[in-house]
Amino acid sequence: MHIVRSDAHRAHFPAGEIYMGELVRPFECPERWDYIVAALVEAGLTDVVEPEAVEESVLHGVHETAYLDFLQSAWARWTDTGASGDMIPTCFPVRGMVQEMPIDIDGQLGFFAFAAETAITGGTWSAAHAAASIARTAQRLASAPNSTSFALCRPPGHHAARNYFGGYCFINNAAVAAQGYRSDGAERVAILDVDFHHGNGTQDIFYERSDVFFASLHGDPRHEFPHFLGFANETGEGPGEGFNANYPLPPGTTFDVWLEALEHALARISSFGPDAVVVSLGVDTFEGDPISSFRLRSEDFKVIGNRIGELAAPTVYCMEGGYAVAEIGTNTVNVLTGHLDHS
Ligand code: OKP
Ligand code: ZN
Repeated sequence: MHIVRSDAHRAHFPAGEIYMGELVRPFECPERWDYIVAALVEAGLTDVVEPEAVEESVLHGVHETAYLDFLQSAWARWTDTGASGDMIPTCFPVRGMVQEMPIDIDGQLGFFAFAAETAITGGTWSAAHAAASIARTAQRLASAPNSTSFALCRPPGHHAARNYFGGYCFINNAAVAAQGYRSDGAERVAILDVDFHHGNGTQDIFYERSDVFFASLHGDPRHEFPHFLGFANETGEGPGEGFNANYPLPPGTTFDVWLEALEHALARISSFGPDAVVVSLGVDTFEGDPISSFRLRSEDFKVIGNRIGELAAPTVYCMEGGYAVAEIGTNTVNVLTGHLDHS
């Protein structure tokens, strides 16, 4: 299994995250990456590859040009105004307001955001771009039948939509991997999102497409972030109708119930007949996660990888969430070795 990773992620680390009325140290922190690397090495997963830059054509197959231009130029324009702190959006174009990009950088910040816990810093674009390159490189390395690679992406990507960021995500790495498979000739790609939170960004990107099937298991949005998407009646639109499957699950969900939903999602994926599979791998379903409410135990993650391995498709795992930092490495590696044990 190829492991694609880069130190470039360290450039992104906001000073704070708005949480329970305070600015706290962000849950999505650089040492998450260190713990995963340490566990990979310990498990003998040492086939490490540095990423090659993702092509513009792939990025533009996933995100709107105005959004990418905004992300790339945001920090320079922000500091030009005399601002020195991180970019935290504070004003959003909600129901009934004009959905057009303003000229002012503060207005654009709210226009391209859906949540305020996520700040843009001077290093955000380079780190997010590197994470997308990691996903694309890992995807290229998993083209043969049964080949598997791990994209150690940071920042994560599944909340980033065609034209907005939030939930710690800026560029949708899993979508980049899926789009990469398509541009390399795959006809059908399935994305399976096992992060605790709904992959609203991935759903948005592929909602009207029939070439990419999206399935997500997650905390019921009536109780959990991202709150406004991820319901079971969201099944796709237009040509994409029938190619989106959501499995919202109640707070406190244990592995037996979670696994039933996984089996259902895997059956849907099998009958779709994908040429390749992308997994949005979040391990924040873990019982010890500080911001999530499911009850999975470390050994359950082996079963997850094992079941996904049964699809016997070229598979790329893209790292998403997981905030129980001391256990993130074990939980992540358990999925990967569970997959390898199968194939
Ligand atoms: C990113 B990923 C909880 C607030 C949630 C944002 C969570 C982003 C998760 N009350 N804040 O899907 O792991
Ligand atoms: Zn998550």
